[in-house]
Amino acid sequence: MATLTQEADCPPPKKQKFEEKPETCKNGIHESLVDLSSFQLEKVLHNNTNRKTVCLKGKFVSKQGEALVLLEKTAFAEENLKQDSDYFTKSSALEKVFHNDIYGNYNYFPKVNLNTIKATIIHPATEQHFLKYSPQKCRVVDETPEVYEKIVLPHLSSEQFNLKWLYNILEHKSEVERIIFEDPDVENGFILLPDLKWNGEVDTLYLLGIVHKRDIKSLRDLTAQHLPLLKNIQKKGIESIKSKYGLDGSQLRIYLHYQPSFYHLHVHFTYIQHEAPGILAERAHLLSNVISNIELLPNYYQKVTLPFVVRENDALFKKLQENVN
Ligand code: M7G
Repeated sequence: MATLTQEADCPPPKKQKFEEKPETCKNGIHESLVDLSSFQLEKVLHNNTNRKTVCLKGKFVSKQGEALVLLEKTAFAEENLKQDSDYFTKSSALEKVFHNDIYGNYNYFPKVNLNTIKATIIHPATEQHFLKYSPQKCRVVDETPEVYEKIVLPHLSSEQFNLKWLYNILEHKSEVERIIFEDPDVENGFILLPDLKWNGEVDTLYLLGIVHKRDIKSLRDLTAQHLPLLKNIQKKGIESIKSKYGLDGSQLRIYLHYQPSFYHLHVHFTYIQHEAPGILAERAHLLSNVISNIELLPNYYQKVTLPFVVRENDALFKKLQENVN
């Protein structure tokens, strides 16, 4: 039985399956968009003052379908803070608000290139995308193997996110120039590349390792037969990051999400100093723990109770509640 234990930070909702429609791509905006002048705001979905992000729902003039625009003020990059950088020249302006004795309060307007806002644009966006980026109440559910088999797995099989973007990466149709490392082996190979969430500054490093094998949905499917794959990702992922970004394995947080949003096995690599979204205890499982657990017990992830977070308005939550009562 699933037990509902506490509220927590929310993961994305489980999504409705939707058919791939080629016309969706023809109506896409990403080939031609150069500014946001054609964006018509309908609703502010979320204004996260801690993360300095705002999530907007709207439309692009003369484009069909709704759009989701996520704007995020980016973190300071240490390498831009050198003495001779534009932060400390006349090309950045300071405006005094007030001062009192030794305390001064200013507005600072750095040169435009130091003031990047990262924009993630999803178009056409589905209702599930809007739900994913809206604040929601969440619950933690203890998923026993029985609950997984009887409730969660059937639910996932009928309602899950489209994996087209991910297969595009594996088939070298998209983001080819962004690939940092590839091991093409069909059993143990993977592609390492920057995550959509990352803006490229090492201080907030966020890479994704996507396995070539297509039959591993999530942590739940992992067994001793996958140990060579997991160890390969760990070893070669760390080596590639060391040679490209100069970070050691001990400076990386390497983990899997349970539940993930996308049911094709992938591993998150983030810089340990960066508090990336999705690193909380109820969702992140360190890769080294995963390997060690399977070494202790080959079918550990088929036997263990795995807690996960679900949104209160997710159909899955209703099904789980019905099972508890
Ligand atoms: P997850 O654990 O399934 O879900 O991770 P999450 O999004 O709730 O964390 C999937 C990861 O894939 C996330 O870190 C996304 O930011 C990343 N991602 C999603 N998309 C659609 C893309 C994409 O098109 N390209 C890249 N490079 N990463 C993506």
